[in-house]
Amino acid sequence: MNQYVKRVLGELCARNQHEPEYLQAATEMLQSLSPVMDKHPEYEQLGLLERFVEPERAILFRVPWVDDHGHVRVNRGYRVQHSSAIGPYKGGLRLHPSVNLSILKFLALEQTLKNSLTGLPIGGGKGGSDFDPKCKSDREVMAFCQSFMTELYRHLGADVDVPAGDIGTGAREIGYLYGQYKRITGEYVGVLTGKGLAYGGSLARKEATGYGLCYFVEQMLAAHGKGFQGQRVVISGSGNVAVYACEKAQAMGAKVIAMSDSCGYIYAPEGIDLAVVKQLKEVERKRICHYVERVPGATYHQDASGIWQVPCDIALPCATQNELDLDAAKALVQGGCYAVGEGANMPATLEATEHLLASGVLFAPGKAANAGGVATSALEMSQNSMRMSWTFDEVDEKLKAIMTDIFQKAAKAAQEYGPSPDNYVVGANVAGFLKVADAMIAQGVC
Ligand code: NDP
Ligand code: 2IT
Repeated sequence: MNQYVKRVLGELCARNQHEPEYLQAATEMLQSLSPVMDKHPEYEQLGLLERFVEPERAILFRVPWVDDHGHVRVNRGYRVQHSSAIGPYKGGLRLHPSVNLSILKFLALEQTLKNSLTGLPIGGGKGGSDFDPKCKSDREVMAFCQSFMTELYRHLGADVDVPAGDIGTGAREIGYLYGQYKRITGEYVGVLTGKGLAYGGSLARKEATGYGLCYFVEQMLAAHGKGFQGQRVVISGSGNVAVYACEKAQAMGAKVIAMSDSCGYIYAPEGIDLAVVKQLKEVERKRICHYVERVPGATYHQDASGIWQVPCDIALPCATQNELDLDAAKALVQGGCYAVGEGANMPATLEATEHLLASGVLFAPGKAANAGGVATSALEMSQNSMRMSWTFDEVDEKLKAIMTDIFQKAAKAAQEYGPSPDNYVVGANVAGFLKVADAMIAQGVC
C-alpha cells in the first residue's frame, strides 16, 4: 500500500475508533486510492487525503416535539456537510433509530464521491435523526419535521445545502419539511428535492434510484455479454429503492423472486406481484409479511438476512448498510449468483465485497450504481432554477445517459488503476475522487 495512504489510514483509525461505519467507508476509499497516490506524489504535499477524510462541518442539534399523548419527546438531529468542492452540499436525510454520527459521516463521504460521479455540480452531505417515523401518526411526524427544520433551515439554501429523502424520509416527510422551511424564510426555492409534483418536484425522481440501479447493472451485464432477460433476481428491502428497482428489472425481462423488510422476506417463485407490494408499502404502510395473505404460492420467512440463501442470478441489496455479510456472500456464490448491484449505500461488508470480487461476481458498488437518485435530484434543482419542468421521458432519458456515463467512468478508471478491469469498486472511488481532488487543488487550502 502507498505510504501516504497508509499514514492517513493509521491516523484516521486512531482518531475515529468509535465510528465503525465511517472507518469502513473511508478504509475502502483510501485503499482504492493507493495507485492514484503512487501516480500523484504531489497530493501528499497538498494534504488532499487528510482534508478529504475530515467533513467540512458536522451540525448536531436538539429536536423537541410533542407526541399525541401530550408528552414532550426529544430526538437528536444532524447534518454532516462533507464537501462543497464541486457544488452546494447535497444528500438525503435519514430518519431511523439507528442513526448516529458514524453512519452519517460514512454516508456523507460516499455522497461526495457519488455526486462527483454524476458529473453534475453537487457537493456531498447527509443528515437525519434517530427519530423513528414507524407507528407515528401523521401529526406526530409533522411535529417532528417542523421542529427539525426549525433548527436546520439556517444551515440550508438552494445554493448552500439541499437535502432530500433517504431511509424513513419519503414524500410525506419532505412535504412537512418544505412547508416549515417556506414558513420560516418566506422563500419558495428549491431547497429540498424529492418534493411532490404539485410544489416543484421532478417527474421520475421517485423512480430514479431504482431505475438508475437497473440501468447501471444493465451496462455492467452488457459489457460481459449478459442481460436481465429471464434472470432470477433477489431484491432486499421494499422501500423506495427496492420497489422501483423491481419495477425496472421486471420491465427488462427479469423475474424478481424475493423481497424483504427488516422483519423478514417473501419468496415468490413465480415472480413478485409488484402492485401488491406497492399497495402494502406505499399506501397502507404495512409489513411485507401480509403479501402472502394476498398472493397464493408465495411464502414468508421471518429472517431478513435469509433472503441471501435464495438461489438467484442477480442480487440487488436495496435496504441498508452491512446487510450483506461474508456468510451471505458465500451463500450467494453457492446459489449461482454472478452479479450484485448495490442499491443501498454500503450494503456489503468489506469482507463480503472481497469474497464476491474474488469469486468473479460482477459487483456494482453503491456510490456508482445508486447515483441515479441524487442525479435526478440535481435535475430537479435545475428545473426549479429555470422555473419549468421536464416530462417523465425527458428526465428518464437524462437519467439513462448519466448512468451510462457513470458506468463508463468507473470502467475506465478500473482499467487504469484497478487490480483488474472489472473492479468497479476501485474504478468508482478513483473516478469520483479525481474530480473532487482537481477542484480542491484549484481552490487552494480550504
Ligand atoms: P426506505 O425507507 O424507503 O426503505 C428502506 C427499506 O430497507 C425498508 O424495506 C426497510 O425495512 C429496510 N431497512 C431499513 N433499515 C433496515 C435495517 N436496519 N435492517 C433491515 N432492513 C432495513 O428507504 P430507501 O429505499 O430510500 O433507502 C434504501 C437504501 O438506499 C438506503 O441505504 C439508502 O441510503 C439508499 N439510497 C436511497 C436513495 C433514495 O433516493 N431514496 C438514493 C441512493 C441510495 P423496514 O420498513 O422494516 O424498516
Ligand atoms: O443516498 C442518496 O444518494 C440519497 N439518499 C439521495 C440524495 C439526494 O439528494 O437525492
